[in-house]
Amino acid sequence: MDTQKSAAIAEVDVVVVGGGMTGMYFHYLLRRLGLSIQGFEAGTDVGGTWYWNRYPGARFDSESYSYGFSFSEEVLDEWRWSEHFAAQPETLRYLNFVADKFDLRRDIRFSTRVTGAEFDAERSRWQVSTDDGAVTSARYLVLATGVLSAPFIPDIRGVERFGGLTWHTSDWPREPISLSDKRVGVIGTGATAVQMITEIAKDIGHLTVFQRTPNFCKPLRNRPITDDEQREIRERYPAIFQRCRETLGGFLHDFDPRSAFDLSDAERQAFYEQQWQAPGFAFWLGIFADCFTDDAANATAAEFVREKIRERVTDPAVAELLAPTSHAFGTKRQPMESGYYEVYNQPNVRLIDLNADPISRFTETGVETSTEAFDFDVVIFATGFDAVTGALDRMHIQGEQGQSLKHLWQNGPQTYLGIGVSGFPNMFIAGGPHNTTSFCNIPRCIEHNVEFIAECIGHMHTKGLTRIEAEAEAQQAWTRHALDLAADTLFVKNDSWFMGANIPGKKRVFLNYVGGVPLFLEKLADVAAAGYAGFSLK
Ligand code: NA7
Repeated sequence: MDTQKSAAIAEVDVVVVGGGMTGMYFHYLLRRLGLSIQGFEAGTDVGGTWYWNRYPGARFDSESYSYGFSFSEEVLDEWRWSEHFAAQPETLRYLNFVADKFDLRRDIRFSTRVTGAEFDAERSRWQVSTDDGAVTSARYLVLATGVLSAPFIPDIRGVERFGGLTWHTSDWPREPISLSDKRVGVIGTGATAVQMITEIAKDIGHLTVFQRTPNFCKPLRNRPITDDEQREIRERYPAIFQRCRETLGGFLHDFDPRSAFDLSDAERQAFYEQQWQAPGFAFWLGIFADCFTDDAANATAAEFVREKIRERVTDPAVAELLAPTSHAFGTKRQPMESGYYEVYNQPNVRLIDLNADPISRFTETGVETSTEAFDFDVVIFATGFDAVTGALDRMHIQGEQGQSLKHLWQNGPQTYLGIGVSGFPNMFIAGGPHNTTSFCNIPRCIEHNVEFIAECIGHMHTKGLTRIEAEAEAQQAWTRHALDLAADTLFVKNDSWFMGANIPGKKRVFLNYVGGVPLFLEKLADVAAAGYAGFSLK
């Protein structure tokens, strides 16, 4: 085993980049293998997504008890979620509880960002550079950088001249800030904006929402977990996690195999109503599978949601702006809401349609569109993330031939299982492109990936092997498989972060994996059973 050799270049077995849920689980598992680990985390503490995203209203859209870690009976026994869909402060407390329990911070250097990593082919080791000027040498580079962790702020002319405050939702001010007398502009209406707008609108001076694309939002239907429910959840944990292994997206909900047209119009409406009234993603991941492959089936769901929106918004013109018509239902991540549409009935809230009236620039006092000038004290960017590849691209990762990962992926990413990349030996991505993680109840898929990677590293270690690399043919076949599956769905017709289409200049290509959790787990098991087929081991 490698140990620290000098003050200048520390040597370890594994560098783990990221201290979110993925990184935390890596520390837990890799330590049990007796490996030396150096973790790096840009934040001051663990938590990743739940550390950064502290905006008002941030909460789970997955059932809390389906979201937490499943690996520890003790944690399942000791932790109690207060609500069916827990809010961010509780989730961060949970992750701190897990970190404390297993001493997971021990090997993590916080407030430290990895800036680059270079593969030294001669020694089969990674040289990892950090923004504190240090270099760490590791046999394995494990990237636990998250799929929605690279914030995106659009390049709008004049933003530097604006005299008020601006921030991205993932960078909410740490000091409490009251908006009750503020004129606030919000750019974006995705899942984040929907949660945040609903919360800040409860106590705000004036709110202007700039919307480019309306979304099909569904009521979350959150409520506290009673003592009886808690007892039942504890008993049901094995069944809950088993269910999540069997559904396509690792959620408690799963698609209905019937066609939308197997039912009469009345039966279909009744089914939609039932799913609409159910909590969570029931009306998205629990409706007919052909709604995601067939335009006509999809239209039945889309119209159902549009009607629900119209019922809740008083001004018919505003209701029409909020009712999506430019894309198919469910082909963007569905925002979950708890009073979002009623916000637009408030006298101190305005919705601006950027399609009719685009933002032209920031001024010293606010924002100008093509027809109007708005004065703001605060402008909040709820403009999303450079998803899946963004966090990887922002580090300078150089493979065996000196090629950069970012450059290699400029025409679309190529991976084997969304885990390995040919030309980048001893590097593992937990949840890279064409992996289940970004199209999943994320912690469920995180666990599958981390377990596979940790077992693989353990296998290498016990066999005395020092180099593993995805084979080019396996990578090509996997990428084709992932893209072929997606080609049969409506997801590829829509512009969203699923397609990388939210980032100007990013190659428009499907980034997720729609084969589903059961198929992916089968594939991982087969690959491992065959001695890591598709990887070459030395
Ligand atoms: P999303 O879902 O990517 O939403 C970003 C929003 O910002 C969306 O409404 C975008 O409109 C809008 N946007 C992006 N760029 C611009 C510009 N230049 N002008 C105006 N509006 C813009 O990110 P979220 O943070 O809401 O959600 C990310 C994930 O977090 C979500 O999937 C969950 O998993 C949790 P567009 O739709 O592109 O027209």
